Amino acid sequence: MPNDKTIIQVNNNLADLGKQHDADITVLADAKDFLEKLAAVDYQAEPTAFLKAAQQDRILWVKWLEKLAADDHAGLRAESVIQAIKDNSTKDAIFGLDVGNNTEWALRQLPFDQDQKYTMSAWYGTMGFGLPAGLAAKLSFAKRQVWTISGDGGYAMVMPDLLTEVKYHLPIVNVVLENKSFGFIGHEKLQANQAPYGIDLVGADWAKAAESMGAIGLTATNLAELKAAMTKIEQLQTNGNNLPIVLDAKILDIDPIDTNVVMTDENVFGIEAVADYRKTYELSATEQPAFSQLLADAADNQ
Ligand SMILES: Cc1ncc(C[n+]2csc(CCOP(=O)(O)OP(=O)(O)O)c2C)c(N)n1
Repeated sequence: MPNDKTIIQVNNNLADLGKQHDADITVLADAKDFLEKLAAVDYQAEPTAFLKAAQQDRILWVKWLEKLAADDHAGLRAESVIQAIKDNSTKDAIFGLDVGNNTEWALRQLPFDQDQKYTMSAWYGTMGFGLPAGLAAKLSFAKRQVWTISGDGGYAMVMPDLLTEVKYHLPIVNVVLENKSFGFIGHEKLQANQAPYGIDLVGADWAKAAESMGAIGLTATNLAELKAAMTKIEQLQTNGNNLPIVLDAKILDIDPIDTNVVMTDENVFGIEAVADYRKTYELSATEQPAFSQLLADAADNQ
C-alpha cells in the first residue's frame, strides 16, 4: 500500500479490521451493502489525472487483447477462444472457470457487465473445478446458458463428469483450452528460473472422447473453425439441444502476460528492463505507452 493514501477498510468481520494494514477509517459492514449505500450518495468527485490515465490504460489493454484475438497466423490463441465465447454468450450466461492460465484468460476478457455470473476456485485453486461448477450452475439455473472453461490438465482430471451432464440432459458448453501443458506451472517455473520439466501433457481428441461418452464434440484449430464451432453451438441451442457440448480448442502454448508487475514505466524500472519486458510480450511503445506518459497526458488535459 502506498504510504501517502488515506485507507478506508470495509469488512464484516471485526477481527479483520486493521489486521493486515493500518487503516484511517474502518467500517464494520458488508462490502456489498456499503458500496450500494455509497453509490446512492449524491456526490460526484472530479476525475483525477490518475483516474483518467487508468481508464485510458484499460482501453489500450482491451484493444491489445482484441488485436491478439484477431490473429491466428501462428495458430489459435487462447484470446481468440475467449473472445468468441464473449461474442456468443448470452447476457445472463453463467461460467464455471477451472484453474490455471485458462482462469486468467477467461477473467481478462469475459465482460460480466450484464447479468452474467461466474464461479471459480479462487481461494483453494482446485484444478478440475470447472466441470462440476458448470453442473451446479445448470442444475441451479436450468434456463440460463452455462459454459465451462478449462485447461486440458484440469479437464482431464474430471472428464467423467461429462457422463453426468449426459445422464441428466444438461446442455452445458464445455470449452477445453488444450495447450498440451500445465501452462500455469510453466509460468511459475519461468518466474523461478527453473527448467520447464514435468509440465508437458500428451493432449487428446477431446471431441472424439466427448462423442464416445454421448455428448457432442467440436474441434477448433484456427479462427475459421472456431467461428464454425460457435455457429454450430448457436444452432444446437436454438433447436432445443439437450446434450452437453465439448469444444476442443487446440491453442498455442503461450505464456499470458504477467500483470503482477507491469514493467512499462521507464522512470520506475529503467530503460533496459522495460525494453526486455516489451520484447517478451510484443508490446509497442506507441500503442501501449508507459503509464507515466498516460498520466502526463491526462494532467496536461486537466
Ligand atoms: C488439484 C490440483 N492439482 C494441482 C494444482 C497445481 N496447479 C495449478 S495450475 C496447474 C496447471 C493447470 O494446467 P491446465 O489445466 O492444463 O491449465 P493451463 O494453465 O495450461 O491453462 C497446476 C498443476 C492445483 N491447483 N490443483
